[in-house]
Amino acid sequence: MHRFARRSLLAAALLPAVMLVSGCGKPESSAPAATPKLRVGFAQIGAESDWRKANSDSIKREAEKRGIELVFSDAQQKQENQNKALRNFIAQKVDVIAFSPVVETGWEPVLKEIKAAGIPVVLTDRAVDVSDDSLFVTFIGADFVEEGRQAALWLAEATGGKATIVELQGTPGSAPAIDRKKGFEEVLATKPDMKIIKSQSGEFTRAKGREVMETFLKSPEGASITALYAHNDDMAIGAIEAIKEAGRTPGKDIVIVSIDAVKAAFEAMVAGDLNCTVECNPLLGPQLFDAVEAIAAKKPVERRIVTPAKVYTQKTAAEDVKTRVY
Ligand code: GYE
Repeated sequence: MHRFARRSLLAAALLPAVMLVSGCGKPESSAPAATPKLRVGFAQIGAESDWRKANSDSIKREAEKRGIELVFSDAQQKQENQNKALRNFIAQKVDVIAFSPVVETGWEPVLKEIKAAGIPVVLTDRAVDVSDDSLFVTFIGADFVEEGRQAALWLAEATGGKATIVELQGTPGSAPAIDRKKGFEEVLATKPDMKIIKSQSGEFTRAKGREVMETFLKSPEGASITALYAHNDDMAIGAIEAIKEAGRTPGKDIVIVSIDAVKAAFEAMVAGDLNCTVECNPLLGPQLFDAVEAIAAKKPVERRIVTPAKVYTQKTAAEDVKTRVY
């Protein structure tokens, strides 16, 4: 028989079965059951920065692309809300729980409840400080200490190792605030003429970054400031406004280095206001769901998945800004 004829015969033979499955709502019991959709609960921190918004978009987009049912919750920067969301995911019996912990400590009780319910946990972006390593499967995110080191090394180079620095820290108690400070100070310990004279949290937001920078500039030491280290771009951008308002020139009188490398930072570098940003990639969706699918398929997953960092400066900003998607 001609191979096309054979194929159409086969198709005709299959037709009733296909009609049975698709034609009358419910499949016949003899038909193979469709694999149930994976259900993943994701407890996000909030929407405090451009980085966070790009991170949430990446996670939502990737879940949709893979046909994974995502239960997404936004904690508005509160640990209490994240705890509630996590307990809610237990009640909903999701297959995997993922979250970015707003602060490092205080997660043991809820993580133990999740473990008792037999639900695997994936940490993304920020780490937790727990004594029992079996409370999560993997942690996907950047090395924040290294980002802090990179920022300090760049600043040392740009200022010839001489700077009177103010620091805008991230959310108090959060992994990036703790580690970005640690990495930066590690390098400063080897630079006797670089000193942090003031350091305060700007909570990773533009509004708070601006407000705190204003108080730094108005303080008795305000006129001596020659550099700003901001733990994220949003706070640096807020601070730039405060610096301009105080009649000083950001990017010149006050050299500014921050972290994240979001599009607005490239725009600020093109304008000459920001000098340098260290990249922290927020597009964690693909890596997160690779891990989730591996866990669901009972395949091994790496304990620590590190996303790489890169230093960007004004030199290439005009080109870089064209291709930045977030
Ligand atoms: O740098 C900041 C955000 O945890 C790496 O959180 C993240 C940080 C990021 O709000 O912009």
